[in-house]
Parts: sequence; C-alpha cells; structure tokens
Amino acid sequence: MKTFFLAAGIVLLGVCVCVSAHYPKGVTYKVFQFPEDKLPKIDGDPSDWGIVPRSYTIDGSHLRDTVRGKGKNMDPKDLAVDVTVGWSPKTNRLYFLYKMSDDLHNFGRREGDLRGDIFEVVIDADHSGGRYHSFDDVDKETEAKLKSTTCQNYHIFTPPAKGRPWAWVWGSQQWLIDAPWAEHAFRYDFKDGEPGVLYLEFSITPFNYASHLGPKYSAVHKMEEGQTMGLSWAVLDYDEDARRYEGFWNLSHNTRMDRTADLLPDFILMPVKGKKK
Ligand SMILES: [Ca+2]
Ligand SMILES: [Ca+2]
Ligand SMILES: [Ca+2]
Repeated sequence: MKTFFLAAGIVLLGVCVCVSAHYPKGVTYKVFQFPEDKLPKIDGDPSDWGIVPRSYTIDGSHLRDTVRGKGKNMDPKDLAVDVTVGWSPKTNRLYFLYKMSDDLHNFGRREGDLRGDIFEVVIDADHSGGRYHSFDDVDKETEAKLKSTTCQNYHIFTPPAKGRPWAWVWGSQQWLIDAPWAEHAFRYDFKDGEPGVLYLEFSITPFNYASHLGPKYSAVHKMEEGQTMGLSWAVLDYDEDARRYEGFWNLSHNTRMDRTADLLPDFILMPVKGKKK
C-alpha cells in the first residue's frame, strides 16, 4: 500500500509540474526534427530550412508586448519576425532560424555601452519549471551561481556590435555560447541605424543543469521524440532611443518569462515525418 501511495504521489507531482509549467495555456508549439542527412549548415543562409513546413514558423502575431503597452499590435513597418525551431537526435542540438525585419537596427553602441536590438531565448529542457533568476532570499554571490542553472536565458545581439560576443548568458555560464556547445551565423547588409532584414541561424545544446563551475560539472539534456520542453523568446526592439526599447515582444505573454520557467510555452519535439509520436 505504501508503494501505491508513493507511486500515486509521484504521478500527482508529475501532473502538477506539467500543468503549472506553461504559458499561454492550451498552446503547444512544434520543434521540427531534421533528417540526419539534411541538418542545417550554420552559415546564415536560410535555404536549408526550405524542407521545414510553414506551420512550424512562429511569426509576430504570436507575440505580445507586455511592457510598453502595445499588446498584440505589432506594426510590420516597425518590426516583423519569423522564428523556426528544429532539433536532431543525432547531434542533440536545438536549431533556430531567426528572420528580423526592422525599420532601424540599433547595434552601434551610439550612446555608450548599451545593448541594442536583442533576441532573448529561454530554454527549460527538462520542463522542470521554477525560478531561474532573481533569487531574492540569497546573497549576491549565491545568486550569481544560481542564475540560468536549471533553465538557460540567452541574450543574443542582433547583430552584435564590433568587438562584442554574439550573445551573453544571463548567468555565469558564458561557455554555453561557444563551441562545442553552440554555433551561430548572421547574414545582413545594413549598417547601424538603417532598416533591413537580418537572418540569424544558430544552434545550442540543452542542459538540465548548467553549472557556474563549467561544462564538466553540468548535465546535458538528452532530447527524444515526443518530449515537451519549456521554450520562449522575446524581441527587444531598440530604434531611435538606444536607452529604451520600443517593445518587449514575447511568446509567453508574460514579462516574467525572464525570471521563471513556469511561464514558458510548451514545445514538443516532433518525429521526422511531422507526426506526433
Ligand atoms: Ca544554413
Ligand atoms: Ca523597429
Ligand atoms: Ca530596432
């Protein structure tokens, strides 16, 4: 009987975690599985994503600005984004194609050491939920060690200014953005302050635990078909004013996706033929 209650408790706990750990409610997005012989080359050329059905691409109509009061009214003359996510059990990588049309690309550090246009990506690979940033009940040193451990937050410069890395992790695990864990390539032909279209192609490795001590002390998440992950992004569009973004356009519809994994949308890892397992 004891065993039964223990098992029931585990099942209930599992149900609670799954139910509480996603936004928006009732929405599940799909992650395209690349066939082994058709993995995308991370070179900034999006043509190898032509095999991905259009239904996998998430455009700006799915995003909400939850900070500047624009809600769902993204103006395509100001900003338009398409995001497609893929994966491969062979490489155990998540692949992203990000297309951004912007009326003013802000990345020149014109007014000091400011960040400019950002694509923020958050991944909770094992769908465990919970807080991953801003622990107010610990000292600063401990908080620095805890950030982005159970769920990783990447701030990607789109594009980076000269001399900057392509991204930074909102924690102490900057090794996550380097080989062999990640790869990236940009394609654009505009200058700072100009309009234009940017393509960013990148891959990252999902971690159940990413330690401040480095990869040797961390746990890679093994991706398998049918798994659900927590995954969200936000587009921080800086235009004329480099000190304040025009919108915090996010897929979660909750600003605090930048603190807790409970607010990340659900994504399912699809099989090769595009059918649920
Ligand atoms: Ca490519
Ligand atoms: Ca803009
Ligand atoms: Ca901009």
